[in-house]
Amino acid sequence: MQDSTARQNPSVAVIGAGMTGILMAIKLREAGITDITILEKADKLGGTWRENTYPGVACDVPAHMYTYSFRGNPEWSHRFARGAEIQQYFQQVADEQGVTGQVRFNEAVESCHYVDGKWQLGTSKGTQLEVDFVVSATGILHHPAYPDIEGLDSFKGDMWHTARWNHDVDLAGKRVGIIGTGSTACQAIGEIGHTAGHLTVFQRTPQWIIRVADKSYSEADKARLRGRQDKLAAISRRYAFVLRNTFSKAVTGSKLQHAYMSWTAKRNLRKSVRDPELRKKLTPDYPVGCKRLIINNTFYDAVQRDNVTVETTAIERICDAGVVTSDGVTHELDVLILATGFHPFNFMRPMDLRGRNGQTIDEAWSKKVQAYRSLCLPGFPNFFLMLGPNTPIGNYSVIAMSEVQASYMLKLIDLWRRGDLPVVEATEQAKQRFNAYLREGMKNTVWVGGCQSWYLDADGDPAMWPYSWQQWEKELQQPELDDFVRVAPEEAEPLRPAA
Ligand code: N01
Repeated sequence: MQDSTARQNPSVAVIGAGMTGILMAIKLREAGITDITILEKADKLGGTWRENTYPGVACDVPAHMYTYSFRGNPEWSHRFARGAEIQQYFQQVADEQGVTGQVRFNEAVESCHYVDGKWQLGTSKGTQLEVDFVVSATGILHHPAYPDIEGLDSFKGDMWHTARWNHDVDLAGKRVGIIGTGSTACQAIGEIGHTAGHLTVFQRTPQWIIRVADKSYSEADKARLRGRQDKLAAISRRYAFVLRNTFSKAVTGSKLQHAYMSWTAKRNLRKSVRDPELRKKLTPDYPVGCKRLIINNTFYDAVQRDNVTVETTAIERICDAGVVTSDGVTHELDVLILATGFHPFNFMRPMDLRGRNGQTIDEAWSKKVQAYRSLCLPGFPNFFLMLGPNTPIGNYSVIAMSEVQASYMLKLIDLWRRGDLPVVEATEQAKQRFNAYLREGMKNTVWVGGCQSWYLDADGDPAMWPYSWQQWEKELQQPELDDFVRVAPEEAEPLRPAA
C-alpha cells in the first residue's frame, strides 16, 4: 500500500482536453490534487467542438444549459449556440482556469497499462508516464463511421465525413450529395441547401424532428447577464427543469409526456411540409424519440427548395461519377458528404489499455461494452471512464452529466486518499447488478421501440440511462462501498493450499 503522503496528492493523468477533460482538470485541482497531466492528441482543446466544423453546426441543447454550472456564459448569440462559439467558450474557461497551459498537445496516449499498483502510459511522442489514477475523458462520438457501401473509394469527386469537413472546397453551384439524415445532416442540409447548385439527400430512414424557436440574444440581453452568474444559473435551471419534465420523461416511460412529444413532432411535419408525397417520404414508422429526437428549424424548409431532392431509393453502390441507387439511376455528383455518424462504443480505443493481470479492454468488453455506473471497469483499478456506457440521458446536457460523474469520481478518489479503499475498483458482481438494473429499466423506454440507432449496442440493447435524471443524480451522490474491491488482490493474504 502507498504511504499516506503519496495518497494525499495522487498523480492523475487525464486523457483528452475536451469539455470533460477541462472539467476534470478544474475539479481535481479544487480537490487539492496538483499532480495532473492532461494529454491531448490534437493541437487544440475542445474535443467534439474542435472536430465538428460543418456548416450549420450548433448545439441542440439550450446554450445556457450547455455550460459548466460554475461558469455561465452571458455571451451566447442564440438559444442554440453555434459550434464556433461553444469552442470559444471552452477555450476561454480553460484559459481562465489555467488549464490550457497544463495540456500536453499533440500527444496521444497509445498505451496505458496497470503494473504493480500504478498506471504506466506511453504516448505518441515516445514519452512514458507513471500515475496513480487515469481519467479517460475521450468523449463518446469521436470516431467517424464511414458507410460500408460498395465502391465508396472509387468516387472521383471530393468526399468527406461531416466531422472532417473540407473547408477548401466551395460548394456554391456544385452537385452535392449527402448520405444520412441524423442530427448532423439535418443541421448541415439547412445550410448547404442554400449554397449547392443541387443537393441530393440520400435518406435511408426518416427522422422525427421538433422545431424549437431559436431566439437570438441582443446586446442588451447579454449586458443584463454580464457579471450575473446567479441569473445565468437560474436560466440554466429553468431549461433543465423543462427538459427533465418533458423530454427526459417522454423517453423513459411517461405515456403522457410521450404522447405530447409525438403530437409535437407529427404536427411539425404536417405543418412544415406541404407536398404530401414528400411528407410521406419524411414520415418515420417508429415511435418518436426511438432514435435521438432531432431539434431543428431548417431541415424541412431546406428539403422543399427547388434545388434539393430527397432520394429514398436504397443506395446500391458508389461509382466514380456519384451514387447508384437500386433503381439503376446514377446520381452524378461533384461532392459527396458522409453524414453517417460515429462509432459510439469505441470510447478510449484504439488505445492499448490493459488492466490487472494484463487484461486488455477488448478482452474485458469482448461480450459487451459495460461499466459500473458508467465510470468504473472491474479489473481496471483507479481508472475512470467519463461519459462511459449508459451515460446519455436522451437530449440532456452532457456537461451536467459530466459534472455529476466528476463529483462522484472525486468522492471515490477521496476514499482512496483516506485509505478506506485499497484501490478504486468496482467488483464484477456490482457491475453485473448495475447492468441488470439497467436492463430492467430499458423495458419502459422508447429506445426499444424497434428502430435502429447509435444508442443500440451489438445486441440491440440501448447504452442509455433508462431512468430519470433525478434518479441518476441521486444514485451518484455517494459511492456504495460494498460495490468496490475492499482488499486489492495484490494485498490479499496468499491462498493456502488445503491441508
Ligand atoms: O449521426 P446518426 P449524426 N447508408 O448516427 C445514415 C450528436 N449530435 O452525426 O437512420 C445510408 O444520428 C443513418 O441512416 P439510418 C447527437 O447526439 C449532436 O447525425 O441508420 N445511410 C443516419 O441517417 C446525434 O444523435 C448535435 O438508416 C446511412 C445517419 O447516417 C449524434 O451526434 C449535433 C448509412 C447517421 O445518423 C449522431 O448524429 C449533431 C449507409 N450505409 C450531432 N450509414 C448537437 O447539437 C449511416 N447512414 C449536440
